[in-house]
Amino acid sequence: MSSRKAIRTTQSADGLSLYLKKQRNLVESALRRSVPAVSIRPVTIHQAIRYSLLAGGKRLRPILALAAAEACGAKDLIKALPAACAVELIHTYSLIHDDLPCMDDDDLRRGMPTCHKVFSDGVAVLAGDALLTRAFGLLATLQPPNRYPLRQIVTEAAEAAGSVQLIAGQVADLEAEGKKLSIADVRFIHERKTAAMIVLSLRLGAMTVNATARQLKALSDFGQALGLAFQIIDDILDVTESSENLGKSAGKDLTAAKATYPAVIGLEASRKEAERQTRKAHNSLAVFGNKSVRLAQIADHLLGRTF
Ligand code: GRG
Repeated sequence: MSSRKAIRTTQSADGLSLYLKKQRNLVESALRRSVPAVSIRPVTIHQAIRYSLLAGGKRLRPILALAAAEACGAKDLIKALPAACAVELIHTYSLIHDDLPCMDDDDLRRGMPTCHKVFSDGVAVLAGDALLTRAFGLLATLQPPNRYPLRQIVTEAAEAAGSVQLIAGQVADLEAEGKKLSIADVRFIHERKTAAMIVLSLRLGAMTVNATARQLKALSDFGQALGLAFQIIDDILDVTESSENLGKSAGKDLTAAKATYPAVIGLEASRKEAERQTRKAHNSLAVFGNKSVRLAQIADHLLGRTF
């Protein structure tokens, strides 16, 4: 939790740090088991996959999947773990591809040289492809409750990662470079490039533990607002923080004339909008009562983050 004022929390920041650490450990060991070992031939591709996947990162999306399952009343999170890992695999694939010279052309990710810098452009493309494919393999292992047939889960994941959501956001982002955009255009990009995967994480976590339709709708609203707030804060941090602190190249949005909130409405108005979206996210959680305390705390934590 940062020094900035929290919008609403019911537990101490210390409680949240410990919770995040515990969930991160759970996710890390599941991720290690989720992809082939480096000893499997061809060694290079498995080295590249494990290099990027196990390089750290906040593990926000899998943690949200688990917290959504908890909010829906699940006691045992084991059923939600493969879905939580699947979203992190899709997310890592998108980062590897985004860093390629033909996209954002970046040298630094998660505090380490990017995948294509360590291996090669070709191996990085294939590592991303393999992660995306493996994510769907993991989803295929789910044994969801009757309310959510596997085909619905797989379809939702395919749509969120596909050309009307994640890829749509990336294409619109590429095409926006150097252009003068409205705030509605920037929001279009952020909702697809960032919020869609956050909504997916929450919904998959909830579906694996038999959430009700009302709970799922509330999580979608929460994820939409949280995703927008998260990306606005990301835009702000790109301007205000160092590369060392972020573990990725800072200041790039300005040099690449990227579509960001600060570029269109300025830093102060961007922060206000991130706060407004966080409040909106909190309001969506009413249906869960105090079972959603972790989701509420995570929303505040993300608003105050500095990396
Ligand atoms: C290549 C299909 C394709 C999509 C790329 C991920 C992405 C879309 C672009 C990267 C740049 C960017 C600003 C993406 C928005 C989502 C985002 C903020 C990603 C970084 O997520 P974090 O901060 O990263 O959760 P860690 O490393 O902590 O997992």
